[in-house]
Amino acid sequence: MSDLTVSDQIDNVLHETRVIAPPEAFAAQARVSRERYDELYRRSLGDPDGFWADVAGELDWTTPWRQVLDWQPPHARWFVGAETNIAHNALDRNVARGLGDKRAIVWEGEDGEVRTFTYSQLLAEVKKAANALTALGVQAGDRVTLYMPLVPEAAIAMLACARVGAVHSVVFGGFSVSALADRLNDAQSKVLITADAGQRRGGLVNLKANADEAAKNAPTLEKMLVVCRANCDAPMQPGRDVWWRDALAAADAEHEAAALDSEHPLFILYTSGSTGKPKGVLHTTGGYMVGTYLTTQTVFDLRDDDVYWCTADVGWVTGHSYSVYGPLLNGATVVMYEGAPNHPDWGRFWDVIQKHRVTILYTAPTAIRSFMRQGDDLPGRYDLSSLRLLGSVGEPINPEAWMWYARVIGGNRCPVVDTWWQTETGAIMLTTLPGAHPSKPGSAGLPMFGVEPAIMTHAGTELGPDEGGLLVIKRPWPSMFRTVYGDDERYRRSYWEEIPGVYFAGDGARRDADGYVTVIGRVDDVLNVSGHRLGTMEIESALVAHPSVAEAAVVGRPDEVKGESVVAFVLPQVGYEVDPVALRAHVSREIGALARPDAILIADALPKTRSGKIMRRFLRQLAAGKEIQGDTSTLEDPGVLERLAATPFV
Ligand code: 6R9
Repeated sequence: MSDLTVSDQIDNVLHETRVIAPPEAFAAQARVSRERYDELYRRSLGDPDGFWADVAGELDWTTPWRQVLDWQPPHARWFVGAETNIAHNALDRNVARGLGDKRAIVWEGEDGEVRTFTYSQLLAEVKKAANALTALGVQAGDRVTLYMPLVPEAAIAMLACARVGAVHSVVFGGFSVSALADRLNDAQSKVLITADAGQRRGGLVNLKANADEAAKNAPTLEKMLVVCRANCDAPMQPGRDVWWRDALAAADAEHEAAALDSEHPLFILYTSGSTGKPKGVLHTTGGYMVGTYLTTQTVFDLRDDDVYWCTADVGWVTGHSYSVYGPLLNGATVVMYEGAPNHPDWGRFWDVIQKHRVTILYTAPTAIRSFMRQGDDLPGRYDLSSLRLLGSVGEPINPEAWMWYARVIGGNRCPVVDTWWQTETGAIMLTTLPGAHPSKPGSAGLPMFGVEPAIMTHAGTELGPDEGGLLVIKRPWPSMFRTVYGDDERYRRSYWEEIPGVYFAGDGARRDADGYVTVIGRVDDVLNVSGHRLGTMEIESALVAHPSVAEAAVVGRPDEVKGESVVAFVLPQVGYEVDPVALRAHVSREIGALARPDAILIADALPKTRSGKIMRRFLRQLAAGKEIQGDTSTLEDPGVLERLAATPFV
């Protein structure tokens, strides 16, 4: 019998009103009860300094803070004057409190190989890697770029950087040569850590070859550390390239973590914005550490014996905060799986869960929808009874996918937490707490401690219950990013001046009378394809960089599995023919396969206003196959929409 209470109140098909109480057995033993949440949340807003000092006090600091928060809008400094080290807190601290023999990372390769690191073993590796970085000339503050498959060395490299105070910048292994080169240059990286290849869908992705290409256009790069993941036969450039295992073998085994200022930069992570150039989101040490520590512990209700699996690649922020830092800070056992969810078939995730007795699963709606399409049989063939909690992140989860996840994967026994946050926020901002709060499928839920959300108009007027508007955060929080690397002006403008005085998230949302926030999606020119952020401008600039394209406009189209897919309208260059196959390959090369347009329409004109602005609203309607709606009178060429509607996508 199910212990989920579903109050089926679908009084209006347009309105999801199911309310699902937390499973009783779970609620009875939850770390945070409803009352405790209310009390802590109230304190986190009423006495933020006291609240955050208490949380931070659970971690090690070599120098205490003078002040919890120094807020000079829009710049915040948290734990002012304090010194700490996040790698020390994730490793040495856990070994010191008796977790040395506990498994820290259980890694499974796509080929089925399993490697396990206890906290002591992980610490030993990180110490050697830190010494190896120092031997390569890396100093505190230097930027180190990672371009790696999801292997344990990726986490080890991140922690080693943190240990010496180097700023890591992880570039997703699926990104192209030029995307990598741009990021190396923007960060002015001194060292690149990569692998000879990564395994993906049974094949090999030649990361080292891409790294070599990118390095040709990255003048600041001095050294390349290369992990052997495949055949160890990558060509090595003498004087520049060093095999990871040689560097570690030569490194001293002892290493003391650097005492770093709380505001010392920890990492840069590039993400798409509404203009062409990806932004380097900069996070610092103390606040990020405290934020990821607390949210992992409370949102995932962490217990000593949990086996925790966040499926995100370390190339994304979810992989930073919830595959590496947050769970390791809490001394959890973290599962990492290198490969694709459908290799050798769509049962792979369930196989990983069964094999490693995973108790907490954190994944993305796009994955859930892909699994849903395969039906209930496949997961039914595996023993998923170890699971006790499920999480979702990356994009809005549609209620049907939520229900399927809870029923088929969670066996109606596991609460589902739908967590809203961003690269910029560093940690989970909105969610329900499992065991404390009922869930409303499709709605992320309530604010985490210290988070004060509001729904506003563009003019800054706060809206009431159920009114749609823009999601903002009204006060600083510890894990907030500190700036856009190298472009503080963009930090001010894009996030704090759009609606003066508050943090503008770029998402549209509404909040109901119970305070539950439902995030609807981006309101800017950012697409969310399979949970990954892509700027339309980024893809447009890649398209127009192709000789056959004179002009391009990119919009998103609702997609059953990916959430959104990329649709491109292109205007051919005079004297050229657009070859859709070549154009898709070109976008893959320029950005990465995830930006490749699903549909291309070769147009003779684009719908523009007389002032030359492309009216994307109409393109979105065309892309979705909808009737054109809205005022077309400002169009320069009124016939254009009809012609576009009559042209097939290729
Ligand atoms: C963590 C992460 C951030 C954007 C964000 C929003 C969307 C993420 C969501 C969600 C609705 C959720 N998003 N989680 N929308 N419900 N639970 O995904 O960071 O890659 O920076 O993307 O993703 O649109 O603004 P990031």
